Amino acid sequence: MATLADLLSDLAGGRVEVLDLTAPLSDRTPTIQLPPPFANTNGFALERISNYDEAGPAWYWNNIVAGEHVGTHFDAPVHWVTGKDGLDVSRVPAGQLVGPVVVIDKSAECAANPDYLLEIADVEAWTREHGPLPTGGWVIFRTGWDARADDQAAFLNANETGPHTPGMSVECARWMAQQPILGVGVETVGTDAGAAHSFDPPFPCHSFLLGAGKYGLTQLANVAKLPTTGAILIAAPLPIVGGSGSPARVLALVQR
Ligand code: 23J
Ligand code: MN
Repeated sequence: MATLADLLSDLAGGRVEVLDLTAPLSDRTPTIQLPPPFANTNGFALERISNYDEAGPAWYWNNIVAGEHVGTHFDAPVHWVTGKDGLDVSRVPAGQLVGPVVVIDKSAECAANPDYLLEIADVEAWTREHGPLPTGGWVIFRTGWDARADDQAAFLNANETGPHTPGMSVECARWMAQQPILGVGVETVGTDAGAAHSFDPPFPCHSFLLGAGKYGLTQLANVAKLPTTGAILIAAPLPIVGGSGSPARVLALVQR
């Protein structure tokens, strides 16, 4: 029984820090913009029910309006056609919502090239230095994109040729889907690169990872504060029955 008591004293003593990897949710939270002819998601919004007024004299409350894929959120396998026989977000086992996490930092490369694509060789170079990818855990691709999250235009970084945000190559996505990981996390508006609509297959990270029963975490914040290895990630999507994903509170436990 000592394990949880030790954890509590390490939390109280600051030897374990709780990091919030979640972006704030508001009507200013950037949301993905798919090109025509595709339909787009609602952003996040609050609809006032009452605010200590005649509609509710002693209480304040709102309805929330949001797509499943808004802000920091979880992609379930059924989000993609390749995973259509997989789990919806309510069926993801709770035991899989807590697990190890590692960070592959390509923020310098992405600052120089917003279309940077993570390659198998990048991940293999990382594993030579830091050890294997975490079995049953998350791989976060750090791009530095969180710094743009308060500005939708900078975050989506679109011009006449479409959005320019980093992601993963087709080969890397196919290979990642074969690793014993739980899923991939990113700071950008989707787990795929901005240009991934034109890849073959389109949106390879969604296609291969969700097709392999793995998960995605999108628009993470504070990734720069995570250690390269050794942290524990807690992802808490809402158990939306039949849902393809959900806004999520994502926390990390980090030893200091
Ligand atoms: C639908 C279509 C394409 C993409 C996405 C959603 C996402 O990025 C998402 O939030 O899952 S790329
Ligand atoms: Mn999504």
